[in-house]
Amino acid sequence: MAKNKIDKIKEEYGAEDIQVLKGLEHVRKRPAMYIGDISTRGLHHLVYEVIDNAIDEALAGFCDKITMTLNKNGSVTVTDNGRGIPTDIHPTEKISALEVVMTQLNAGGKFNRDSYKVSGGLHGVGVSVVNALSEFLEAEVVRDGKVYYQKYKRGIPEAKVKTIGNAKKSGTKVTFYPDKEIFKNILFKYETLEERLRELAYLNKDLTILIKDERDKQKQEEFHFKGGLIDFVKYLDESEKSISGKPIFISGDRENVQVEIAFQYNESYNDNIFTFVNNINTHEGGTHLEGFKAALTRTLNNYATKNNLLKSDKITLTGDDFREGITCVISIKVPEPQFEGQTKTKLGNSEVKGIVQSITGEALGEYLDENPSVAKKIIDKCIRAAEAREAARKARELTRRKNALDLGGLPGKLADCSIKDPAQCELYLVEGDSAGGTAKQGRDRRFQAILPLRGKILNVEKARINKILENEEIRSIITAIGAGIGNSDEFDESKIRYDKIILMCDADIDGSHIRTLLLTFFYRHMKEIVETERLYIAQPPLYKIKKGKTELYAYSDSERDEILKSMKADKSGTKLEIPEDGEVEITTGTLKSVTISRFKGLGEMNAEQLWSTTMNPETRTILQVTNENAAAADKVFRVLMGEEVEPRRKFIEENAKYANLDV
Ligand code: 28F
Repeated sequence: MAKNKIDKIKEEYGAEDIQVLKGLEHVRKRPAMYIGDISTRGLHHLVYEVIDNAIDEALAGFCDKITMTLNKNGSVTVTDNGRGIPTDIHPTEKISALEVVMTQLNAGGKFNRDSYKVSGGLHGVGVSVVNALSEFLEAEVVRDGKVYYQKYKRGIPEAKVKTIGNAKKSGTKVTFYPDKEIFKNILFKYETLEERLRELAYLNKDLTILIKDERDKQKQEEFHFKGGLIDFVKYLDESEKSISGKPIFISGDRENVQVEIAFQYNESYNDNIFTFVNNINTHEGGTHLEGFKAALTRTLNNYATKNNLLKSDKITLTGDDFREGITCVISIKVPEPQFEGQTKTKLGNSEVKGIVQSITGEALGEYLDENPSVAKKIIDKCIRAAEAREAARKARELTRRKNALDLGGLPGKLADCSIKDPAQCELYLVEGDSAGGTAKQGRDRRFQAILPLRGKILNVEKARINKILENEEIRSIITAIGAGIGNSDEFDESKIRYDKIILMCDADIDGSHIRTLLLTFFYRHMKEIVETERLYIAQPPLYKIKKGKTELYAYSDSERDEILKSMKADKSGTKLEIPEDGEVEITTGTLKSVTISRFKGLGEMNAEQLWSTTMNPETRTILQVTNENAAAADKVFRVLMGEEVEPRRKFIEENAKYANLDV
């Protein structure tokens, strides 16, 4: 907002209003402080913020239906059938409570604590932040037989709350249009929102969530899962074979903490435990996860010993062994969650560990006694895991010894950087020795290290840890990064040698396959690298456009067309067809020709070109790999890289249209 405009409004306002305006101004000046960032992620955060309020109303037991619509004009509408935001005049603020909620920072948070026992809370910045970051927002509340309405522009009400009609029932409807002055891109991605809303429907089994996309192709889906977490686990394991039949379900309630857990074992080697607190994904785990793990290890161990299922005394089962092949969702509701950790997604409440541990221990003990054949299958699976772990330990020792022969313990193929401070260093994992060579010449050797990878790395989704450690390419990646491999117990974050790990592959099918293999490896075996957002994907250009001495690079078709336009070389109306390995010449009005050539692979560029287009931090674009929706990411990896063929075929069919957009 222009400064003078705010000053003008301020003259007409009283002291309290100035406070409100200052709040809005601060949100608009520092949006990242409130919503994390102003990228696509921040944009979608706005929707979650509004939906969280509806979910709070559902958790309180007053709402069982939520709809979200992506409107034709680019705005989004969320409705619920709850009690409706109160509209009576607020005792101290002297304006409608609706206006207070919509315009005053923290109003949401403060009220929520008073009016709701449990609340989403993590996003929890309040709908006023969404309002401040929207070109316009409209709120409609049905309550006491009336329809109330107020509209805002960039957070400022256009008029007082007024009644615009009569209606039965009750509920809240919010429509907003994100502000282009704040967000670079205000296009909502249906699939991103769909994943989160599906997850919310699994987590709240009485809730029905309807989502609609009315922008171009009409899309509509309704989520209602009577089985709740059990359905969630089945959905996650759709492409796996369960060894325990139906998922095991545990629930209980102690000291105001509600616990719900569903899990099963499949034949894979991965453990997938997703944890939620008040519907928020606790990526970093915390006391609820600790409680579950402790109970699982102890209960299964006791059962195995009691029933003489451990064949030999030589083998001891560890916690990891009891989690191999598990798919589990833990969802707890806590009145006052304490969130800790780097991304504030680790539950800190110490009392929760004991609560989850005792509820799980009792229920699981009973389950095992009642289902001895399933129990035996689970224990057998854990024993096989322990045997593989022993083999892996030997393989790792071998790796260590082999590495000791190399200078400084680093892989021979690694061209390391000269600066040793990890915070300043980057590691490029480059597809192919030849591109690796070019990258070595083109890099800034002070802070950029290059590790060329030959051919395709192993598909880790289909291999156990001992096989994975036998793979030479994977071993070089592990030693180059220097922090080990595995979960947070074994992986030592403090030893990571680079702040950024950048995957640089060709822009063709093989390249994207190799990138997927690498992403799978990091996701499954160096999750910390993904969670701490150190993983990136290099973006080599797709086209070179040359006019006289000017050479420009385009990273997408639309960028290419924009450049052509600026050179007055766009053949408006006609679609540009550029042969796979050729050039196109366009003669412009000034009779100077423009040549467009396609970059096929990294190998086509010389060192200088590779540096200036793809590696120079001043000019390059790199995509950060994030893991916003862990459950969705996990499913994609399993479907794409796992054993079952049919789900993969279905996924590829459904997603082929996004192939150029998604990584
Ligand atoms: C489309 C998004 O935001 N739904 C909401 C309510 C209901 C109440 C409420 C919300 C209490 C005092 C503010 C109603 N009756 N959907 C939503 N539904 N907020 S947000 O109250 C919030 C505070 O002023 C509500 C009784 N208690 C609470």
